Amino acid sequence: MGDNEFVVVANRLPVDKVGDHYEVSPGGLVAALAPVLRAREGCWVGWPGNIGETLEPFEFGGISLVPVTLDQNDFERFYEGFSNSTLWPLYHDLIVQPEYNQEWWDSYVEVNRKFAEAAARAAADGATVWVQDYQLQLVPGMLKELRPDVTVGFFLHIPFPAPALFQQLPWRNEILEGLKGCDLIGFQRNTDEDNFRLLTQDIRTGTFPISIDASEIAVAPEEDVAKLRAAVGNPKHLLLGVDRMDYTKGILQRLLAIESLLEEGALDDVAFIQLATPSRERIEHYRTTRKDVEEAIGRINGRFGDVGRPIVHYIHRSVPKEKLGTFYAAADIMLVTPFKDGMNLVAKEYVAAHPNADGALVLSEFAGAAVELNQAYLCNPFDLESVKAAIVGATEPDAARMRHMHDWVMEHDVAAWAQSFLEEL
Ligand code: ADQ
Repeated sequence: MGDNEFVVVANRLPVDKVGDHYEVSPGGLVAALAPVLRAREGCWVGWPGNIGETLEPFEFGGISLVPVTLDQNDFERFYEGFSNSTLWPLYHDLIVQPEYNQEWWDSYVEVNRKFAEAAARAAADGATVWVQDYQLQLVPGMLKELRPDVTVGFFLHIPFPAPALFQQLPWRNEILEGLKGCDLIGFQRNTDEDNFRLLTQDIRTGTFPISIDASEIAVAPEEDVAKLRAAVGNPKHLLLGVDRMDYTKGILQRLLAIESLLEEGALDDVAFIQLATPSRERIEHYRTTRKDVEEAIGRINGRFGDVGRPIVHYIHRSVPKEKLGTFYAAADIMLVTPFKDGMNLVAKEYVAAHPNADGALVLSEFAGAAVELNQAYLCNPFDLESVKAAIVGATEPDAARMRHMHDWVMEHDVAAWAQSFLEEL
């Protein structure tokens, strides 16, 4: 038994090793939980991000961190395998075919046990433990067995599929048993919660749409915005996409919509910036997605660009958060077109970056964000004509709609999200 009254358990620790030192990783979850961790003498249990590295618990940025070691086999079977090649595609409604592999499942059980044991060692008598996301669905049950005295919450950051899809999983009963160790499970949308409740009503559930740390999106200096727009040729319409390079995000679909509009002459004087963070590149479907996106970009620029004036400006790297604000502020139209997405924080970040209510958001109906940001130009990414119509609509933006969404996001930030979940727990 440890002495932490509050324990967060997540696949990753909220730090990245840069050279020989650590930096707090960007992201709302750390921002939201750091104050709670400090106030309640808490700790964060997670993998530090380097394969095979074993570290003693350490303090960083005022948070105490409890590292869990993952070796090469764990990484390949638990992380790339079961988490990202089985659960990720299954929970995102089979955009690609999930793989069911007994070795990966065995590793998932083993690694979940490592996390549960680390949390059991860290938690004080009667502590509150908050487990995060699809990689750790067995932790609640394992932890409750080791430590019946603790209160366990779980939040699922990605969608929960309809029962007919979930039933495909050979280990569906084990997953449900694992989750039954929870005192409360939080979902992003009512539909995720409803899907889960069709399988079991033995657990308390709730819907808690996650949000952003609005203060992280700095208001961009006007000269930076002007410089960025000039760099892409001061187009009438500057379009933007910001995503992890993932097949769920519908990056190719928005490119095809732009290409089709250019072909029809329905869009002119346009530039499109696509920022894409490299992601899960050892997995075949991710490599195919990247190849298809890059091929489309090359084709569009070849067909419609000019020397010194491409249509699509593409960066396949992570951009620092302070620069991201300039891209958001400069964009006339933000394209968020996932086939399926738990929430999509990019949509909320864009809205937060427009305090003057300029700009327009094109948003997929299949993103969790569409529930709250229902004043966006909504589209169905499975229907190219629908994406095209939303883009055309967004070329004549409506400030009232943007104002409404901006105010909503500023009021419902990630701190409010964490507070509402923990109060309910
Ligand atoms: P993700 O699938 O990673 O998260 P998202 O919610 O959009 O998706 O968050 C991505 C974050 O990464 C954003 O904060 C964004 O700013 C940043 N990012 C993306 N591309 C970037 C780039 N090129 N450079 C710098 N930063 C970049 C999962 C679920 C989501 C859910 C979140 C939180 O899939 O549905 O909203 O968790 O619960």
